[in-house]
Amino acid sequence: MSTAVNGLALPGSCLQKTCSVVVVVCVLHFSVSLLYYFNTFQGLQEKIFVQNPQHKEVGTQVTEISSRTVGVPAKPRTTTLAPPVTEAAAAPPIVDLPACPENPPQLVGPLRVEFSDIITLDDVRNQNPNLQDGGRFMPKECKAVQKVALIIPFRKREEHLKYWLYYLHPILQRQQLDYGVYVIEQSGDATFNRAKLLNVGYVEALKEYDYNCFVFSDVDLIPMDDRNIYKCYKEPRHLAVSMDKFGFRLPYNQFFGGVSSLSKEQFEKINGFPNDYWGWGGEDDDIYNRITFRGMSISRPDGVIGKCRMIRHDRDAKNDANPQRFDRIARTRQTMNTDGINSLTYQVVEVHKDRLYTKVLVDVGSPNR
Ligand code: UD2
Ligand code: MN
Repeated sequence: MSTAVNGLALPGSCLQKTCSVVVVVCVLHFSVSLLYYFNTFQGLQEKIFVQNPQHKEVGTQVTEISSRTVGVPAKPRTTTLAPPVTEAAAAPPIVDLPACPENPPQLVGPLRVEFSDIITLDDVRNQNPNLQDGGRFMPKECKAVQKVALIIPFRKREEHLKYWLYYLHPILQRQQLDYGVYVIEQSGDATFNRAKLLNVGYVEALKEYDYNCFVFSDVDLIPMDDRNIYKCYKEPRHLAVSMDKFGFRLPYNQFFGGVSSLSKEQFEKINGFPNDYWGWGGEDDDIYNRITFRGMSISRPDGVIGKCRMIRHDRDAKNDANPQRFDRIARTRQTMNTDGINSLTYQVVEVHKDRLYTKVLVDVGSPNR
């Protein structure tokens, strides 16, 4: 068979040879170009990894992009050539949180408080996943204005503590407080000393965090309305104003027992609480006296918001009524300068961190030494 091109007749074998050579040259040229291209592309990638101090973090990103774009050579260049990620760009943006509002939006008002529900501490832990070790919490959505330490005087009231933690943790979180819970446990069997334990709580909490507000709460008292905010106010605050135990009324005008709050400043102004009230009664009246003798007054929520429930109990062993209480209350004006935070002595026996609280076991001595 022979082919005529432009009138020229070439022998078939010669034309075939020429075509073969041309095809071989083309294939060779294409292969060399391809090799050259891939070499350059790889070199570029290596260059990006070496230049970028964050190469470990962005490495996967780059590999992902290049593997997704295999076979589309034009695009990956621009994608992988994104500016190297610097430290500042990789860190989460520092956002100034707004101050938490005066009226926390998640409050619900009146609450159902029952002590017949069967609960365990594990239930409480599971229901409060946002707590940090030691019973610490800080709102994420805003910056709390106050740093509140909750101080609970304690000895052999595990059952009550469970209810306190069960009810209070969710309330305090809805109240958007930056808070920590401190259970101050009196070691040994000497007569109980509530006010001295509260002083210890003040000092121990301050060792951990820059608290500027202190809420002192009995372990058996639960608020029945979350609008009763456990924080500090312009004047020292009495929070347990309307208790089931007293028919939801104040037992007397000067009553300051149960739950109260004082800012750091207010607490310092009264030299803290008395250390020398052993046994039941009187220490709360002494605190009331201290406050008024330093020219402050008591603030309170109204009787609806201030409703609360006390878990029924008998008087504990080693907490008999203090027979000296009336004499001592009559002399607060003299004693408050020398008996208080400035004369406090104690020994910490152990500090235990649970996710729900920090427990400080403490030797506060006994009435005779
Ligand atoms: C009232 C006051 C309380 C305090 C006390 C007189 C109320 C609700 N509270 O409480 O603030 O002024 O009179 O001292 O009216 N505790 C233990 N283990 C004990 C003994 C006491 O943990 O063995 C703690 C516990 O936190 C308890 C608190 O001390 O809630 C007050 O003792 P209480 O509950 O026996 O006295 P109560 O209810 O008369
Ligand atoms: Mn009680």
